[in-house]
Amino acid sequence: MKTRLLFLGPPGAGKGTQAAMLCESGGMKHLSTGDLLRSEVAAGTELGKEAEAVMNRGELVSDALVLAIVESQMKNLSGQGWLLDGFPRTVPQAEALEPLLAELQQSIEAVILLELDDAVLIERLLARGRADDNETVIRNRLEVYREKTAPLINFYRDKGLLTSVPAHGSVEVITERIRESLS
Ligand code: B4P
Repeated sequence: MKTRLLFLGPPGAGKGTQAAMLCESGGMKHLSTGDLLRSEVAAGTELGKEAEAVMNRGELVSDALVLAIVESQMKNLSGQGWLLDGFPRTVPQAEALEPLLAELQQSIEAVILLELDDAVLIERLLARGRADDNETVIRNRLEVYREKTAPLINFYRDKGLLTSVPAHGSVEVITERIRESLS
C-alpha cells in the first residue's frame, strides 16, 4: 500500500476520521494541521493564541504559521510513512511543501479527495459540535474551502496524483474505498 499520502476535501468530509483509521492499521504518522493547531490552542502558546480566533471564525490560519508547524513535524519523522490531513489547504502551502519534500528526498504517492454534498457536511459538523462547528462558521468554512483549497484539486490532478473517493456511507465502507484506491 502507498504510505506517503495527502488527504483533501471539504470540512467535515471525514479526513480526520479516515486518516486515523488508515494510520492505525498502516503504521503511518498522522499529521493533522487542525489537531496540531488545536493542541497549541489548548496549551495556550503564543502560536495557539494567534490561531484560536482565526479558527473560530472558520478562516484559515496563516500559511507561514502552518508551514512552520508542518516543517518541524516532518523533519522529525524517522523514515516511516506519513499522511498529511488538512494540509496543504492553499496553493502557496502546496508550493512550499515541494522543496520541503525534496529536501527530505521524499515524494507524495497519492492524494485522496474525499467528496461529499454540502447538506451532509453541515449535518455531520453540527453533530460534532466543536467550537468552530456552528452553522454560520461552517458556511464560511465551506466558502473558504471553495475559494482557497479547491484549486488544489487541479494542482494535484495535473500531477497525476489525485483519486476521488465518495465520502458518503459508513466509516468502514469509506475506509475500504480508500484502501482499494491505494493498493
Ligand atoms: P480540521 O481539523 O482539518 O477539520 P475539518 O476539515 O473540519 O474536518 P474533517 O474533514 O477532518 O472531518 P472529521 O473527520 O473530523 O480543520 C479545522 C480548522 O483548522 C480549519 O477550519 C482552519 O481554521 C484550521 N486549519 C487546519 N489546517 C490548516 C491549514 N493547513 N492551513 C490553515 N488553516 C488550517 O469528521 C467530521 C464529523 O463527521 C465528525 O464528527 C465525525 O465523527 C463525523 N463523521 C466522519 N465520518 C463519518 C461518516 N462516514 N458518517 C457519519 N459521520 C461521520
